[in-house]
Amino acid sequence: LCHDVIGPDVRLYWDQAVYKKPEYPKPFPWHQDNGYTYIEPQSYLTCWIALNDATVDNGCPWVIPGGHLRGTLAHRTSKLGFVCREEDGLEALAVPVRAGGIVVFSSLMPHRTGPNVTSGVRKSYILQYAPEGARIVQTDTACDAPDRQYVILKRGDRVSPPPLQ
Ligand SMILES: O=C(O)CCC(=O)C(=O)O
Repeated sequence: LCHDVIGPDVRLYWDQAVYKKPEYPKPFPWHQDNGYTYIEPQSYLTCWIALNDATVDNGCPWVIPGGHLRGTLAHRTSKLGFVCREEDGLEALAVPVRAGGIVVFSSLMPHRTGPNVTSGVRKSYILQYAPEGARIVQTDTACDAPDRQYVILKRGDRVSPPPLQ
């Protein structure tokens, strides 16, 4: 997937687990991943992995088909994070996904997750991959922290991650 979408030289850029608990039924507002930390090139890859079934009711991702073609959008700050779009609109598409399924999208795709109005926790694990040489624009630093932004593809060949510490 990384080879086809990014190219032959790829690093892990970021990974995080996101558990959406039911007691705080707020959406994660519309944003682009590149709207949080601007990196260059702007387009990298987000793999949103469902650790349990993600449904409209427990807060699955929503996307705007084709919305990644307009570059990095202006984001405003809010109590719930950065926001690039106020309304869902008719073009917004819910992406329910079963446990183990992956929603794959560009860092330029506007996306949100809805409120969790169920009684269970919605669990996801997010992996992001960027081309070798990607840099954080604001601090002009390379995305190559050896402990977590390691090479996964070099000239098209898979590279094993460093052993866990
Ligand atoms: O998983 C979620 O609820 C939202 C996570 C997300 O969109 C992000 O971390 O950029």
